[in-house]
Amino acid sequence: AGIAALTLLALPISGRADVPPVPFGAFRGFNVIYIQMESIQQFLIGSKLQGQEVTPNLNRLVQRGLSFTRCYPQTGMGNTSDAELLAMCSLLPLKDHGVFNLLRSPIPSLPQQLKAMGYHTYAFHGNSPSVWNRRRVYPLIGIDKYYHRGKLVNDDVVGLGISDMSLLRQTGHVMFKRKLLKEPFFALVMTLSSHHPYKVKGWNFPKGPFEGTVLGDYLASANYADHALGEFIDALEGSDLARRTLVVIYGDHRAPGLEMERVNQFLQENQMKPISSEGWKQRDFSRVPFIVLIPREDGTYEAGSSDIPCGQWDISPTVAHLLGFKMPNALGEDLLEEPRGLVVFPQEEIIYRDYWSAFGGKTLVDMTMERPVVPMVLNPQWDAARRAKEMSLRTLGLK
Ligand code: GP9
Repeated sequence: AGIAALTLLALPISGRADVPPVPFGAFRGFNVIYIQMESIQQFLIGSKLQGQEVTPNLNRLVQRGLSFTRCYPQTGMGNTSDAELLAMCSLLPLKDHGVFNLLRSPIPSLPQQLKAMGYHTYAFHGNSPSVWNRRRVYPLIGIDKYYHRGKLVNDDVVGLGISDMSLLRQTGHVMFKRKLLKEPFFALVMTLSSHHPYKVKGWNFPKGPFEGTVLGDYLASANYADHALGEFIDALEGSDLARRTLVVIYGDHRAPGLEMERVNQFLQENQMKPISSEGWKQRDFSRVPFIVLIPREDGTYEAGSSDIPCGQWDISPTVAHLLGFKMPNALGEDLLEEPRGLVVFPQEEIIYRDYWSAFGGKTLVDMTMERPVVPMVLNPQWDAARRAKEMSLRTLGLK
């Protein structure tokens, strides 16, 4: 282990963080809105279909705000609900169970922490509250008021629930027009219309060569979700809340069911590297956007980007930096400090800087493919991964 550790010290990292220094606690007392986007992946950012941007609003926000371009979803069996756990609690989910179905007692989380500081906590989602046991789990993670399908107007339904356009308009109405949320607040807002099988009827987004394919439907549904997001951000920016609200936008998990050949055709048309069934390529392809909008006095946002690997477990420690506290029991890290570049997955995999390693360290790949892989094992990182899993189980009350 000693030799491996020495080798590791010399491990290069190709990623770069070009993130402005933001003082710890500079945004103490600000409202926080989390926008968790269903199945929205990073490869959509900047990509075009027949000359039309798929996600014009996300593309604009990536430029205007702080963007982490190598954020990996660390979800397990609990899919979307695992992303909620990761982003709000900085804990690791499980590969073979949905943690939300197992939780019985309160766990440390960003909403819990904020409540202790006088915040009010809310969630908005267009599905039924029984899905992923949210009705029971939200109080355990400190969310007090849940606007769900049973409480909102079901005027427009897409797939599993209220359409993103309707949900985000209703959410905007409650937040910015009627001002029903008590400040300071934390609000989790989750989109749904880009859920598999990605059917959004009547939405005009020409699918070109992908007409009649799952990928074509996915791109159209992503365009729809992006449009709803754009409207919501415009409504926020038109309100006085914009000056005292942090917005955090991230994708929940990889979009299931996309045809790999079609994806490669699309990637190629967008000058991106193709994928294959190799584990590391699949993992790298799964990346999701992670954007933080930190308002400045002049109506713009703090801008910058980082392509150092990170994961959804880093979201709340990073937000806590802005709000001026350390997240208790967090397994992720504050990306506004020196990030170590370690991402642990529930499925026996880790990413450490440019390296992907699986099966307890038996496989190791240099993801840049720019260097021969020297025989070594990431012993300290695998030890850290095992410790993280243990600590997560204990904090969740599952061990
Ligand atoms: C529904 C949403 C979908 O509320 O959570 O969940 P998923 O199927 O992606 O886990």
